[in-house]
Amino acid sequence: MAQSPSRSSPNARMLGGIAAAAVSLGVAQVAGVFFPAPADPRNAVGSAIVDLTPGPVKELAIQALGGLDKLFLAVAVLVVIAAAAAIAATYESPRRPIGSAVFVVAGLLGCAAVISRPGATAADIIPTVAGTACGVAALRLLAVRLWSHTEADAEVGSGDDHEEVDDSRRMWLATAGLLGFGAATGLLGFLATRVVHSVAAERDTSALPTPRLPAPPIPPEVQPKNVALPSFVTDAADFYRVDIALSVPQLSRQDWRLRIHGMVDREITYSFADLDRFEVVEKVVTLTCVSNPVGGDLISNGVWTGYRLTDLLAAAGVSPDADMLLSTSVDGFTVGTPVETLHDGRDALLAVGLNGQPLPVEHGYPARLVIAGLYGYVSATKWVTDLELTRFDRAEAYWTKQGWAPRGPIKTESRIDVPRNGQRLPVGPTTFGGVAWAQNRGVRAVEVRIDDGPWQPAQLGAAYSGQTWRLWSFPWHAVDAGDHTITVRATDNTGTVQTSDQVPTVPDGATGWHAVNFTVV
Ligand SMILES: Nc1nc2c(c(=O)[nH]1)N[C@H]1C(S)=C(S)[C@@H](COP(=O)(O)O)O[C@H]1N2
Ligand SMILES: [Mo]
Repeated sequence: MAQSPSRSSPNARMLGGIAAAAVSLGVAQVAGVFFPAPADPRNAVGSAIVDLTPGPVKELAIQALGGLDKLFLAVAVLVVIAAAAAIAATYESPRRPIGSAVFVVAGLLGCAAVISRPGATAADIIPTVAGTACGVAALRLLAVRLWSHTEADAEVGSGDDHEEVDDSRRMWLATAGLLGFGAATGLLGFLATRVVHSVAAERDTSALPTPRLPAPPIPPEVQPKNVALPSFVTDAADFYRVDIALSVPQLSRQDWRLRIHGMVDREITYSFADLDRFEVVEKVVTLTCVSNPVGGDLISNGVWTGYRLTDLLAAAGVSPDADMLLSTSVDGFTVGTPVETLHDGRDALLAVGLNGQPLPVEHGYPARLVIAGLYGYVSATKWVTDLELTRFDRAEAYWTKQGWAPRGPIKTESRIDVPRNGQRLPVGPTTFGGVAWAQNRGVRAVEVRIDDGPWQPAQLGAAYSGQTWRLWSFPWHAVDAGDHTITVRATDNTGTVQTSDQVPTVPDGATGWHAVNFTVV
């Protein structure tokens, strides 16, 4: 008898399990279109994983994968779900629905992830429940109607090849159909969720308030000549992005609220329209991420339009005992900022615009914090909706809970952009260059060393303000062919020279000198 190897073989069952899981995810995704963002199980599970991942592992992911970290997580989650479903399905039988039980447990975990999302309500588990139910139904269908058939046939040794082939074909068709259904609904739901919830169109057609105090014009001398350096003001499209948001929060101006509470005389909630009563300011501030390694590119400079945080807070009356501003974004991310930094003269804004346009959605639309001189994890809350006045001895923010320092002033650092590591240059004149930063102090000098030679002063682009980076250049004459190393160090306006001590990014920012190897040919 020609035993068809495919019939009800472990492979067929595993593929069937994956198909049933695809149905679960697809149905949940489509159902999610009709629910608010926290109900999206894909997001909720991913976010729960991000939250549960130890801080140093997250840090590694940010550094190793950069902007691809989120895609990596999404793919990894899908692979794990597929593998678990495949294994679970091999234990499913008509009498003992062990695979189905695994699906139910996974669904419950999904519901738990959804419920744990900030702003989630009980109704938000409906898409996950619907998806789980459909996935179990699909698995039962396969197990009871198709796999068991082929098994029973095999046991009694049915010799009818035609029937066998028919059963086998039916089973494969059903499996493929379920897989296709899952993939199609998943894709449809994913795209529809994006379209339905997107604030991109609103953002693109929103007006930015006109600053009553425009930033002083940026003189062309900020940009050194004869060397291809980053632009002094970073294009919004090139602005570095770091956040834990698996899908970018879509918060309309209409829905946006900023609640100010905690150690205040009276609680206040502003709507976006309420901001009109405050003076609009424009400030140029360089943001930097604490995860930026020496020589890294997690730093960008923007022109920010917004409102002074002190103005917004004054109406609430901040208690003198409050030393932390704990800000929360719509997706639950938190940041702890020292209250004193809001009053010491540095730029500290609720920003609504970047480079003369409404904030890009991925950079915090409709409103975010921008506070000069502090790494982003303690200052730059995007999609901010809540400001609580509290104390460092009472509250801990997101990254501090993961082992980062509660306070994160930006360290004096510098970077070589030209030459690139390993670059080959012809003999003759050339110009090197890069950036240096010490926000809220300002950069006074940059020095460069070729190999073990003496430190030589670099030429500095004009200083715009202490809140921004400074670009530098260094003309050099390559005389002989050979390998060389260029090293850079900055001095800030307090006279502090950038330290050569190499420390990692955890817990409060990397230090060390950036060095680049190049070859004259
Ligand atoms: N809501 C939210 N805001 C956030 C973060 C985040 O994960 N979620 N990350 C912070 C960190 S660590 C940095 S460095 C800056 C980066 O801001 P950008 O993406 O606009 O450059 O955003 C900060 N604000
Ligand atoms: Mo960061």
